[in-house]
Parts: sequence; structure tokens; C-alpha cells
Amino acid sequence: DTFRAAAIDQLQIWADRVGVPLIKQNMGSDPASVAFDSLSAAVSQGADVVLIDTAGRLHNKVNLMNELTKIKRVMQKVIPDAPHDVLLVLDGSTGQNAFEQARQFTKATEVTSLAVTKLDGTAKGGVVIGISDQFRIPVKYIGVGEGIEDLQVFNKYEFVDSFFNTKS
Ligand SMILES: Nc1nc2c(ncn2[C@@H]2O[C@H](COP(=O)(O)OP(=O)(O)OP(=O)(O)O)[C@@H](O)[C@H]2O)c(=O)[nH]1
Ligand SMILES: [Mg+2]
Repeated sequence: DTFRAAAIDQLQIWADRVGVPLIKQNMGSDPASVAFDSLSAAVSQGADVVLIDTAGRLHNKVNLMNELTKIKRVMQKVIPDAPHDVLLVLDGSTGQNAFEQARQFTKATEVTSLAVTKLDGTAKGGVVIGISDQFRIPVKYIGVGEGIEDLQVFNKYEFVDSFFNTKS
């Protein structure tokens, strides 16, 4: 994300918290170039996993599509079958808006998994069921707060149980 003013600082803070190296460039630089740098660094350092955080801008779909396509193409110069997973993060508290975002992004690129955040605030996150049903893309992670442990691997059994658990 080279788009939003605070995005790079925010990522640096999280990278420091979890102790992972962050590859960054200045705000406004070409995101595909940052992706290329990140993969090159990962290959030379022998990293197993690279996460690329893209900006979530939706206001100009043609640009978004071109940018995502370019990021992919440039990554494939380093690792031909990259990316191995495309994770779409949806704000679960926005209800129908989350559906609309999912619709737009799945049109723009091949999304292979979902994370649904802010399920701590909503009425038990029924939006997860609707989105999984409508888009047939597995929900891998859920966000239930702003803390480091609050991004959890989605467990469908626990999730369904939570609808019936009177204690929580
Ligand atoms: N309560 C709650 N807050 C969350 C959760 N997930 C993220 N947040 C907060 O929501 C705000 C936005 O999170 P970001 O990670 O910046 O969201 P983003 O999708 O990357 O946004 P852009 O980079 O602008 O596209 C931050 O203050 C987060 O701490 C969650 O599951 N629950
Ligand atoms: Mg972001």
C-alpha cells in the first residue's frame, strides 16, 4: 500500500511488533515495484512466506484492475507461479457494503480466500455465512478486535456454536 498516507508507518509498527522484516518504498511509488523488491529480497534471504499488502481503493475500478494485474505480472518475473493465495479482507461490520466489496474485487481479480474483520462489534457476524454462500470462497481468518491475537484462524464449528452459546 503506497497510496494511503499513514499506511507505510502503520505497517512498520506492525512489522516491528511481530518481528518480521518489511520491504517498503516511499508513499506514491509504484506498488508493483515494491512487490518486485519484496519477492527479490525474500528469495535472496530464503524466506518461506511473503505478504503483500495492497491498498483497498475501489473508487476507480479500471485502475485497480490494471494495478493488480501489473503487480501479479511483475511478481511472476521473480516467482513464476506467484501469487499462491489472494486474500480479500472485508470489514464485516459494514453488512451489505461488504458484499458489494466482495463483488467488485472478485470481478477485478481471482480471490482465493477471505478474511472478515470487526466481528467483535456486530451481531455475531452472520455476514460470514452470506459471503461464503454467495461467493464460494473459503473464509480463512476472522478479526475480533484490534489486538495481535485478535486475527484468528476461522473455525467453522466454533463459529456456528457461537450462535448458540449463551455465555458469549
Ligand atoms: N474492533 C476491530 N477493529 C479492527 C479489526 N480489524 C481491524 N480493525 C481496526 O480497523 C482500522 C482499520 O484497519 P486497517 O488494517 O488499516 O484496514 P485496511 O483494510 O488495511 O484499510 P486500508 O489500508 O485503508 O485499505 C484499524 O484501526 C484497525 O485496528 C477488528 O477485527 N475489530
Ligand atoms: Mg491497509
